[in-house]
Amino acid sequence: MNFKNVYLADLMEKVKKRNPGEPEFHQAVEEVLESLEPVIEKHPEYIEKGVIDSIVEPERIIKFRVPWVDDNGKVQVNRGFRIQFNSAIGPYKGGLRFHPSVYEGIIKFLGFEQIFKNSLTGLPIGGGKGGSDFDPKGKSDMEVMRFCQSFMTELSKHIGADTDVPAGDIGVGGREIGYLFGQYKRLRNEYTGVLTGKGIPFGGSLARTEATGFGLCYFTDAMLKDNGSSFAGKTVVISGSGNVAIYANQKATELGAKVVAMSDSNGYIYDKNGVDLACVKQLKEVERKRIKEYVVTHPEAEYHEGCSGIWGVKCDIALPCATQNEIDEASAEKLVKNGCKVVAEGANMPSTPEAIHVFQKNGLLFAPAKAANAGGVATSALEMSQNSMRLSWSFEEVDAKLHDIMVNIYHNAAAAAEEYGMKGNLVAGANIAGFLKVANAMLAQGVV
Ligand code: NDP
Ligand code: 2IT
Repeated sequence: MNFKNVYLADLMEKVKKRNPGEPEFHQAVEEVLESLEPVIEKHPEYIEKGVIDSIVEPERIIKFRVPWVDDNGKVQVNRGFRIQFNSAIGPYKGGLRFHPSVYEGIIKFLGFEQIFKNSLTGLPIGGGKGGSDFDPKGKSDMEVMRFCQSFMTELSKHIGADTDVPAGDIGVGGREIGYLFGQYKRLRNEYTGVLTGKGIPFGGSLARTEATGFGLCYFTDAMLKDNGSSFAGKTVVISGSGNVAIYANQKATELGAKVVAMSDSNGYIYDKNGVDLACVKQLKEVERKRIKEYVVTHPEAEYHEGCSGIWGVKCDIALPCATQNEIDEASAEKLVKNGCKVVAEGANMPSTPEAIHVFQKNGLLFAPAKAANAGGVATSALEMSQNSMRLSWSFEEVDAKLHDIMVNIYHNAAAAAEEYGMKGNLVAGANIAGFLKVANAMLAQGVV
């Protein structure tokens, strides 16, 4: 730990003691508190008035049993979570993750990060996150439906269009949101924008599916432009092959780059001709198959077992879009050694602190998740606006707003970094810019 400020050092110790066995949450808090040191120097009132102590403690943690019946008639029991972290600037907002690795610490780190990310969008949304240790992989549609209905039966007591608005994340896409929405509507007998990422016929926003991946590229493009560069002619590696990875590939390619590698949790593909995205979409979005099937129809491409090997593929730009801590120090060093100049995070917290240190020490352009992947939740907030107005905007309208939001986030994060004497450090800039708006709202609202 590198705290100069004793109060922050003590608070970090307290967070660790209060949240034992939750290393991802400790990691997320430590990074933010470190970034806030210069802010605290200028504004001791954030400590004196209890803002910093409050912001690291969720407003509410909901934890529940999710029983459901599988196709063999056997009862299965999973665990569900919703952490309502901070509502200073709007209703809690953030995705639901269904993955076997989910436990309270994962949801807490994601909910904490969401506070600052949502603030950066400039839209009125607080921070929250939820999920379950349910694994949708290998389950039938009817099993997924029964699970979603059981999950929502409990969750419906705690959410609402003006209270808490969940959306997708790992393992939760359009299919799951549809089942969750149907059950909420049935239980509550109301038709509201209680979830985002809905299907277009029932209140979804055009461009929400594309938003996180497109937004990541809009942010990266703004960062490249500010440094006299662009995507044109660049070689790109993208980890993951889910929602974020697929649309990051599409936009990077549209902006003139060549994406040569993608992955899933089993391994990665390398296609020197550029990954055929239509094939990846068919495999992942339609057939729900593994990425290794790509080489069946593309014999010129290579498949390698093990997902971390992807960071050994030579590239100019790396876009980690799979999961937390997928780039460790050794992978970061490989990227640097192979000439990578830009890393922009589509996933949440995909780089370990050691990896970020390697990128910064070697002068790479580094776009942190909170800023770079905020396009998904920003477009969710645009879906909420459309639902409230009972109107829907065209794809082009939403996409144009998303583009402006991402360019603004880049400039706000860059300006905050410069103002606090850390020019070019977008990690600090994003944390500070995201924090200030929430902190000032908390100050104004008193001790609540
Ligand atoms: P998806 O479920 O659509 O895809 C996830 C992808 O990441 C899959 O290719 C999956 O492989 C891979 N993956 C998941 N867990 C692991 C793991 N433990 N190790 C290796 N690979 C893994 O999720 P999304 O694309 O929606 O989410 C990807 C990341 O982006 C997450 O960090 C999420 O929090 C973040 N994010 C998502 C947003 C959104 O709008 N969806 C918005 C902002 C951030 P496999 O199929 O083998 O599991
Ligand atoms: O991490 C994220 O920002 C998301 N999974 C999207 C959340 C949302 O509410 O759209």
